[in-house]
Amino acid sequence: MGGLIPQASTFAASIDSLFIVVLIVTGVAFVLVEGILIYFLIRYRHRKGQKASYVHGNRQLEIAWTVGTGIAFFSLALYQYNTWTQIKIALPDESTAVLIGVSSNQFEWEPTYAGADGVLCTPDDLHPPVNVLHFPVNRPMLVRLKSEDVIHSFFVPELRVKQDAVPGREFEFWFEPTLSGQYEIACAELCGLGHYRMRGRVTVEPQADFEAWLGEQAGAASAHDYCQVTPLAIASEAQSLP
Ligand SMILES: [Cu+2]
Repeated sequence: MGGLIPQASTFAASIDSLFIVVLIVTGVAFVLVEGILIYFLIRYRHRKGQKASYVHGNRQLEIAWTVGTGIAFFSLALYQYNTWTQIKIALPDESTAVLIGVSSNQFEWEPTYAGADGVLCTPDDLHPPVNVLHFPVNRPMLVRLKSEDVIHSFFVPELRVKQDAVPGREFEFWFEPTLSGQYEIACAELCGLGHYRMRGRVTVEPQADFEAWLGEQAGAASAHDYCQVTPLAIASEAQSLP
């Protein structure tokens, strides 16, 4: 689907067609419901000398709109299932993907790139400056996301990627950029007074440029680094529940 913001990842097109389908379904429901509401407002408006009559519901109507809504939602759930699986369940293999850890805190994104060994939190990790992320084009990116303090949300609209970061938990998600360019990570969860300035700069570039950039990253890990952020005790208890 065109007309929306640029599609810069492999699953941008399926997200957009889902968006359009949901927009059409909810749009039809909106016009229908509001239309009936306005019709009834006019049809049953106050008139002099006319007594109100009391209605105690209509079982057939109630069953009809409950079942109708249920079918609509269940159909949408089935319709989006393949896209959901592709994005949330079928993660790329660690050996083919570029692995990065991202730690979020008020109000920054701290990237950590696994070095040549492809493993995070080892001595060859690379630490770009805060809020600076580079991704190679046409390669799957595997991101492990943590939060140090409150709930943040890693949102890059062009990549159609949005993942909450929840303190005490770690999330793994992926995407594959298909379009070189400069994008922005906008924190999509109101996370405090500095929320408005919690933004990262994303550069999607060819593999060679990415490797050159990564080779220049000689910075040390900060105190807020992905590998320093440990899950909260209370949340790890919650995680161990079945
Ligand atoms: Cu935030």
